[in-house]
Amino acid sequence: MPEQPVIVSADGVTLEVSAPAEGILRIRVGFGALPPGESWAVPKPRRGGAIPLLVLDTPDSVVLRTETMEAVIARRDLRLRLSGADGAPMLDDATGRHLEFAGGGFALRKTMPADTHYFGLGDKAGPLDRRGGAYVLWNTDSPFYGAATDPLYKAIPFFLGVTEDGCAHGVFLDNHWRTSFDFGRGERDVLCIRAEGGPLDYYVLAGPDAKSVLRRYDWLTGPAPLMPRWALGFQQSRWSYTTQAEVEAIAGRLRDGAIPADAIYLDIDYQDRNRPFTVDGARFPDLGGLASRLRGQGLRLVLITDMHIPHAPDAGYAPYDSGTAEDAWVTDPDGAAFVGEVWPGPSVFPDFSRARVRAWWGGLYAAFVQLGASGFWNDMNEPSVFQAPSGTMPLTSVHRIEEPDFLPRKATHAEMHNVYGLLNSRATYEGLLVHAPDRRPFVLTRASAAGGQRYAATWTGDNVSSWDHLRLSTAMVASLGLSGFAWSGADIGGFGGPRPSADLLTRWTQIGAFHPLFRYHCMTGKPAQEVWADGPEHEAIRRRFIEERYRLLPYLYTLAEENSRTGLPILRPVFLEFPAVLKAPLDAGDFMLGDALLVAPSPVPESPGDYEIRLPGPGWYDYWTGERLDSMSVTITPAIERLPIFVRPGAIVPRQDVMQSTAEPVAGSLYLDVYLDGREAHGTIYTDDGESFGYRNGAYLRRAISCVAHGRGLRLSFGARDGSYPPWWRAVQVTVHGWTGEAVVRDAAGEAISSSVLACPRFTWMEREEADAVTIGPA
Ligand code: MIG
Repeated sequence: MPEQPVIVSADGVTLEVSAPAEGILRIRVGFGALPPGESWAVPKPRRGGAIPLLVLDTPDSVVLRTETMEAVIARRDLRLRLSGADGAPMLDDATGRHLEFAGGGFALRKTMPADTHYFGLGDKAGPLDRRGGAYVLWNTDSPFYGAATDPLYKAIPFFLGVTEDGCAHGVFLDNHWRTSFDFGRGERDVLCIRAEGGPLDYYVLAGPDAKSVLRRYDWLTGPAPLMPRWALGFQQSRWSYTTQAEVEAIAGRLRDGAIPADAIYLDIDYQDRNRPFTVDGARFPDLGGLASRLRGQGLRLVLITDMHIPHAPDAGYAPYDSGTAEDAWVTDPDGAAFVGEVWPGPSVFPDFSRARVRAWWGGLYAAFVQLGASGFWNDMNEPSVFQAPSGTMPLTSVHRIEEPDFLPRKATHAEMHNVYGLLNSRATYEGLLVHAPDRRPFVLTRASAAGGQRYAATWTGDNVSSWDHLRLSTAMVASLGLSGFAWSGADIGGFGGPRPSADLLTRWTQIGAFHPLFRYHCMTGKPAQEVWADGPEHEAIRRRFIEERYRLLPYLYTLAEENSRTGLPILRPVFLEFPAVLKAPLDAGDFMLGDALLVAPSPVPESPGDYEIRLPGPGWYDYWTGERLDSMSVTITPAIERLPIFVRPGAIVPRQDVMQSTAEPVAGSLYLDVYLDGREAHGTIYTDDGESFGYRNGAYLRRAISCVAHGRGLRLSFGARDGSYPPWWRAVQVTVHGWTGEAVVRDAAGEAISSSVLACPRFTWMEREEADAVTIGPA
């Protein structure tokens, strides 16, 4: 086995290939020397060559092979062709000029096979399939963006190529400078990747399918943490609830109206003069008392903590004083702190590229953690700077990298801009762990970059109350999920614009109930935009969907845990499960929640007209009625109180009773809805305490559940217990869909525990240690 990496040079250009893991090749190219191998996205142990690489030298080329990939590098011009080990083409350099270095930047050109669709790059608006589009990655505060606005808040230089047969590969450019990705817009069938500076350092991820690519990307850039369970609950926010009394009234109204909810957010107006880490004592005389009263009602308090620090020398403002003592600020080229105007007035900006500054920042959270806040919101961290024509700080501003794993050096803002939000949320996340080591942090960030999923959830920024934005929201959340960020949502009802119509807010609530993050939020000055704002009928419909969200928590939490281990998103574009849908034009209306549920709003949600859903296969079920559909195409007549959802045959969906908050102890039964695909169905349930890191030491419970044909009946069983956490349920209420006949249910000892002559067997199973299975069949 030859030493890794393999290096080939031609015309002063050096290309290096290594294989950090099976199915992943890292390629670095330099004009002259190779770029330094540092990274904010990929932890060091994952960046080096680690698996066997077979190298064949021929006069014309160098060929490298792993079990799943082959790379052929032409000696003459370093043209690179990648294929699967079976020879199936994966990613080839374009004909003509495939590599260019100029002005400190570079361009890389690849061919785009006609049958390949492209996805990713984070929360870009516009069509989910990026083919034919061109995008810039440059974190930007883009209030009231539209479908064509680009760039937005996050820079995630990762995309997937997927064919209609489901073959997939991924490309991750580990470069945080301003970059652009042109998917055949400038030049037909040519993918052109450009960067204004920084390393040409990229990874190609093999499939075979899109899920495998996502798992590999997750391995490379790190998994999202398992968030606290309450983060899956309904979250109530607006800019702003401005007094303690107003917050208490909102909490009271949620509870009086029996609207399940888990969190209330305080936006900037709780602060004294918009100064981060202060509280306006006149409007919030007792924030700690508020936090604990809310907690008593099952509601968590989430506080915004912007990263701009008012330039307030000699004012007794501790974050400025301690930050100045720490020499924490990004500077102008002359070494003086850069000062820019934001909410608090002239402000300075922490330089999160130094580990010490991140630790200082994390320390600022001590008091808020102490007083009982449960989550923190990092906004404006593109960073946004008012009155600057660029909307951010000058590219010449100076950051200082002092970081294990990096060469200590100064870096311009041009280099650090896109990673600033990631490092801000990292500092927050790591700080919270210091203050409460056994509590899972909840951080919500607006700006981020590749790998930022390790620290924070995110949202799609300042959208607008319009039907177009409702449509955009699912595509953006889906794209984030394909880009590492499984935990995201859009401001429900819309942030800006005139207030949403009653129907729009109701539709948005219905769809948002099945997005990973479920948060109402809107802009200052807007009329009330809470669940009850449009009268009792709309409130009742919205409540019913929020309740359904809570019923589904066992399913959602199981998906969240799967995400934290594998990187598979919670919300999935349909093609991720059923690539054949790529054969027809994608409409961004429908989406999968996990692999079992297909949520199918109208592609034109404002229209009262009928629409048709094409199911991905035969034998699907209606989620609401449990009925099996005998056609793959369903015509739907929209009704404001309904959102069609379908269940994949072969799924088992775990649910629970409605509760008002995840803080209530889960009681009652575990509901298992079994949707047979004829002969079988499978599912999983995962649970733990929802809050601590105990699960890392075995305090969790994961069990496979299956139902398979057994003689003339069925056998339903739990797989072996994984983990030591006790189940919360005492009884299991089973409903088997898709099986008819007179059924007697027997436990493992053969004793009948129920009998029914229902078309759809429904029974209660008192699960005991010794009875992990029941049979269902004729008497
Ligand atoms: O310049 O904190 O995207 O959610 O309500 C606006 C006030 C600043 C932008 C965020 C929005 C938040 C608002 N913020």
